[in-house]
Amino acid sequence: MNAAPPALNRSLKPLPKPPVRIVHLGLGAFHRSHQAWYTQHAPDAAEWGIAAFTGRRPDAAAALSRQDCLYTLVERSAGGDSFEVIGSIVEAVDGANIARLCELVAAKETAIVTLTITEAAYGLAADGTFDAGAPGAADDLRALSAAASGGTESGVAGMPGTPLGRLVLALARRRDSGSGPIAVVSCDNLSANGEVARRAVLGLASGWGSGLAGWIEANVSFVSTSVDRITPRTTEADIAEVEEQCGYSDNSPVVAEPFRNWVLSGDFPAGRPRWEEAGAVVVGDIEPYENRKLWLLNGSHSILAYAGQLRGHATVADALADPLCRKAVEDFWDEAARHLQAEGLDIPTYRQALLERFGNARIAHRLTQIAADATTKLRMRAVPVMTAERADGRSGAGSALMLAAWIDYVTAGNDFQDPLAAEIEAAVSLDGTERVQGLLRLVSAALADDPDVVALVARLCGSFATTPAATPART
Ligand code: CS2
Repeated sequence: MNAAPPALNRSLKPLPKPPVRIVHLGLGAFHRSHQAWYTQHAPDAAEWGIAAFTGRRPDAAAALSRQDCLYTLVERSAGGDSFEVIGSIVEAVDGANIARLCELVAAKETAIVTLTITEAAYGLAADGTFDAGAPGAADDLRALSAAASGGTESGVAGMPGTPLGRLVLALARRRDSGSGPIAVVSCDNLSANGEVARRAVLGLASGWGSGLAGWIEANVSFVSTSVDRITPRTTEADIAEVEEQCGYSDNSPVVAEPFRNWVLSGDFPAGRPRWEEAGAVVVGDIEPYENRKLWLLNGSHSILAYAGQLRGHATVADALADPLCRKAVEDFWDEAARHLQAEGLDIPTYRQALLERFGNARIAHRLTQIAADATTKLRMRAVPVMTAERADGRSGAGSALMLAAWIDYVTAGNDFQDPLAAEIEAAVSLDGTERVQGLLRLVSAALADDPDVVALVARLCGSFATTPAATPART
C-alpha cells in the first residue's frame, strides 16, 4: 500500500505570509475562489494578508489552520483542470472567537472588512429595510446593549451571534482604539449591497448606544461590489483528484470556473490592494453591472434551481440542457434585458457567455445549493424585473414563471432552507390562490397585493410538472 502523501504545507516551499490588513467574515468556498484569489494576484499582495472568520461552525477554520491556511484552487474549464496554491489567507479563525475579531478590527493596520455572509444574513424585511424584529437581530440588539454597558467580548455568553452583530461590536472596539476609518466591503449577491450593509450595521449599532452609529456614519465606508465566480461545493472526489494530480493532500481545496469578475464602487479610507491590476473593475455607478449579474446570472440560476429540480435534474448544466428550462431562462433574459440599457453592458455577449459557463458540465453546480434562501434571493432576482415590466404595461410573465417554479418546488414538499421556513410552511398549507398569494407575500407585499400578479403566477404553476397528474400550464 502506498503511504499517504504529505500535506500541501509540508510538501511545498513555504509561501511568504503577508501581514493581516483585511478581515473577512464568512470563510467559505466562494471567498477562497474570489476575494482571496484577487488579493493573491494583486501586485502588492505581499502587503495584504487576510484573517478569515467562519460563520456558524468552526470546521473550515480548523481544517485550513492545520495546513497553514494554504489551499489549492482548482480552476475547472470544459477542457481540463489547473491547480494553484493560494496563500493570501494567513489566519483562519472560528467565528465565535469574538475577542480575536475585535482585536484585529481594532488594529491600526487593518484597513478592510470584507463580507460573504449570505444574502439572508443582512436581516432585511421584504421592503428592503433592516428588520430589528428578526430573530438574530433582536438577540444581537440585546447582546450589544448588554456589552455596551460593561460586558466583555471574552465572556461569550450574551455576545452577538450574527456576523453583523459581531462586526458592530468590533467596530465599537475600533472606535475606542482610535484606529480611524475603515472600509466594509459586502461581497454578497444583493443589489446595493454596500448600502444594505450600512443599514444593517447602523440598525444593530443602535443597540450599542453612546453615539456608535454616529461614529460609524463618519468613519466607515460601505463599499458596494458585484461579485462573480461559480464555485460549487467541494466534493470528496475533488479532494482525491487534488491528491492524485498534485502529489500532496489538501483537506480544503476549492473548485471554480475559470471566469471571474469583481466590480467595486466606494472609498477605501485606509487603502486597499491594487485589485484592479488583477482584473477587478472600479466604477462610479455600480447599479447597471450589479443588475446585469443579479438578474441574468443569479435570476436564471434560480429558475434552473426550481424548474430544473421539478423536472428531475440535479445540476445547472443538466437543467440548461432541458429545452423547457432553457426556454424559461431565455424568456426571463429577454424581459430583464429590456431594463438593462446602460452603455457598455453588451447583453448579447454576456448572455452567450452565460450559456457557455452554465453549460460547463465539468462544474457540477448542484441545484440544491442554489435553491437555498429563496425568499431573500427572489427579492433581488425576480421582483425588480417583474416590477419594471409591469410599470411599462407588460405582464412580467418571465419573472412570474420563476416565482411559480419556486412555489411549485416548496409546495411539492422538497427540502429547502430559508430564513422564513416557518412562514413558507404556513403558506404552503393554504389552498389554491391563497397559497400563491401567501407565498408571494414573503417575497414582495406589493406583488402579493396585485390580483393580476397573483392570477398570473397561479396560472403558471404546474409549468414544470413532470407527472400527468399535475396541472399543465395555461399561458
Ligand atoms: C448562485 C450564486 O447559489 C446561488 O444563489 O446563484 O452563488 C452564483 O453561483 C454566484 O453568484 C456566481 O457568481
